[in-house]
Amino acid sequence: MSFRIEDYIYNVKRLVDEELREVLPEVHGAKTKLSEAMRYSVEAGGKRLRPVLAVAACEAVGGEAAKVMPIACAIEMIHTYSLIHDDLPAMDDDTLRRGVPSNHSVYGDAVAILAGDALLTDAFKVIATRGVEKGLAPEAACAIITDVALAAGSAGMVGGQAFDLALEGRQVSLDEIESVHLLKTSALIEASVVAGGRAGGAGERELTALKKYGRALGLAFQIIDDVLDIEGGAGLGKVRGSDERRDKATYPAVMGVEVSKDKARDLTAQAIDCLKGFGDNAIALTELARYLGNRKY
Ligand code: GRG
Repeated sequence: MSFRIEDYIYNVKRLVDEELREVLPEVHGAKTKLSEAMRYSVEAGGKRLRPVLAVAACEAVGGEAAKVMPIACAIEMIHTYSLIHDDLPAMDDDTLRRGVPSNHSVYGDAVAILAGDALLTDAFKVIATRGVEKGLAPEAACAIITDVALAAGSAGMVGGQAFDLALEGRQVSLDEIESVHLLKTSALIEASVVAGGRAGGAGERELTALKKYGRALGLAFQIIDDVLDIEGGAGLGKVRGSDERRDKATYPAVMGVEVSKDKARDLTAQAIDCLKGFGDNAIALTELARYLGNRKY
């Protein structure tokens, strides 16, 4: 039977979107704009890359997609919170995200901050409650919560954002750029893959391979993102050229676009190589890496 990654992404995305609609707080009858603002940014779209990776990793170790769905949603909620906060005037001050006005442009800074805070906090509730209801063992839920908290917090994404801000306006080495990317982008991507593996019952060797896959894929993803910020077309859904305007140190800024593309290709190949021991079950993870390596938005 032929496998088309576009169909796989489409189908998983549909299930994730359905589940997200269920786990997010109701707008109807709410006394404030908080739940509306939370839903606004989540439902604005996005590639749902992290949830799709979590599901594909779960399936790569022989698990069922239904078991990982709450975790996939929780990670998307955390990712969306990071985008809302990143767009705030105190950070990148972006007016467009996912093809629509950014959260603070619609709801104001205060509600946008709270919508991000609530998405982050509620995400952990979703794993602990709905995850366990859907058959996740409490020990697995606890390990996933720990991994995701480490990836999202001061030791991961938030730490990477702080590091990135601290580097602004000075000469930056390639090592420093890579450290920022690994924290800011790879950490949550890696956690998505590892969480999917844990939900699917992966053993230690499988988890180690998934971790390496996620780390390499995350770094490739960020380098491609920075290339697209220079070369991307209309489908990006955000303002192009913002890295250059902000004088951000990125791979393409330091190494040039072609060397950056080569580096992303190498990392994609490394990621795929980590899946050797998984056999046919890893077809979605393998094809996802190829698909992301060729993405145009
Ligand atoms: C402000 C807490 C806080 C963290 C900021 C993740 C992050 C750290 C900022 C978001 C902006 C950014 C450029 C992050 C790098 C990771 C990245 C490429 C995010 C965009 O992810 P996509 O392309 O977005 O998966 P969609 O909209 O498709 O989900």
